[in-house]
Amino acid sequence: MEEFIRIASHFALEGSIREIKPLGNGLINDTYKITTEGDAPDYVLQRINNAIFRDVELLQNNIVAVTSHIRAKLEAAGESDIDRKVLRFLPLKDSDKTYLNDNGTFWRVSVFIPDAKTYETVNPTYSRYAGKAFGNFEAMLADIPETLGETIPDFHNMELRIRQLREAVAADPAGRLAGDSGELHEILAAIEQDADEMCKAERLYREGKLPKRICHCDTKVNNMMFDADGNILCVIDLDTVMPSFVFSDFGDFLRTAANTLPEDDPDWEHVAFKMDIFQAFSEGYIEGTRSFLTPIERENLPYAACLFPFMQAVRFFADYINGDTYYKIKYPEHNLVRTRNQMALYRSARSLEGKMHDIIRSL
Ligand code: GN1
Ligand code: MG
Repeated sequence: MEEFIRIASHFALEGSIREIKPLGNGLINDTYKITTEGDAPDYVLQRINNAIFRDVELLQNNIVAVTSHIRAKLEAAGESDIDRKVLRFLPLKDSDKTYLNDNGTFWRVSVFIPDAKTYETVNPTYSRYAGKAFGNFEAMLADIPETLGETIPDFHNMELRIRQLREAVAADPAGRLAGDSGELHEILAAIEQDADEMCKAERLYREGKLPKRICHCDTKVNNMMFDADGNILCVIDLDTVMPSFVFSDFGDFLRTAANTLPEDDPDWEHVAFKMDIFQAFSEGYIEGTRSFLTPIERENLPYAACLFPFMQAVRFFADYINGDTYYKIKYPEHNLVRTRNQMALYRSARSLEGKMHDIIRSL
C-alpha cells in the first residue's frame, strides 16, 4: 500500500487517498482502485505491462488522442455526464505526461467511473447496445486527425500469429510437445488445416480491397461499462486502440459474448456459439457503422466471427507451447484449457457460418 501511495502521489490527484486495492481481472496489466476521502473522484491506478506494450510513450499518446477526440465529440453533441462516457487520464504533477516511469516500471492513473458495472456475460438486449457502442466508437474515430501507431505491431495479423505458433512449435522451449501424448499434435493439425483460409483478411488487405480503420481491438464483453439501467456508458481498456480491420471489434466481442461458457471453462464439450447474440450484436453494429462500412467488410462479418476464436486459440496455444510467457495463468494447464475452449467455439461458429450470412443479408 505505501508503495502504491508513493506511485500515486506523482499524479495530479484531487483529494487524499484512503485506500488502494486490486481491481478487475485483466490478463495483461495490473490494476488497482484508489479510493479517496470525501467528494474527490476515485481513481484507477495501472501498472502498464511494458514487456507487451514496449513503447509506452506511443501507447499513451494514442490513448490521449482517442479520449480527447471522443470527449470533444460528446461535448459538441451536448451530452451530459461526460466523465462517465469517456476515460480521463491524469497528468503528472510536474509534467503533462500521462504516465510515470518509475525506474523502468510504468504507471498511469485514470478517473474511476462511479456506479458503473462490467459484465462477463450479456443477453441479446445488451449485445445490441454493445454493437451500437462499438460501431459508434469506430465511427467517432473515423475522422481523428492524429495518426495512431500500432501499440502492438501486427496485433491481429493472423499470418503473424500462425508464424509465431510455428516458431514456438519448432523451438518447443518448455518441452511440452516433446512430452505430448497426442492431443497437442491433434490441436496443431486442426489449426494447420484451416490456417490459410483464416488468413483471408491479410490477403484482401494486400489486394487493396480491405481498409484499416481505428479499432478498439479488445472488445471483450468485460471491456464495456454499463450504468445501473443497462445503458452503455463507455468502452474501456484502450491499450490496443490502433489501426486494424473492423473484423477485430466485431469478432472479438462475439468471441466472448456468444460463447455459452467463459473462455477458460474446461467443459469445452458444452461450448457453443450463440446465434441470438450474433443476431442482436449484428443489428446494433450495422446500425452504428452505417456511415462507413463497405460491402466487403459487411459480407465478411461471419468470417470475422469465426476468425477471432481461431486466432485466440492460436495465441493461447502458442503461449502454452512457449511455457506461458504472455498470458497470466492460474494453473499449469490454463492456456491449454483456454485453447480447447476456443477451438470448440471456432468449430461451433464455423458450423453456423451459413446462418450468419443469412442474418447479415437480412439487415
Ligand atoms: C488480453 O488484457 P485483457 O485481458 O483485456 C489480450 C487480448 C486477448 C485477451 C484474452 C494486449 O486482454 O488480445 O483477446 O487477453 N490483450 C493483449 O482474454 O494481448
Ligand atoms: Mg480487460
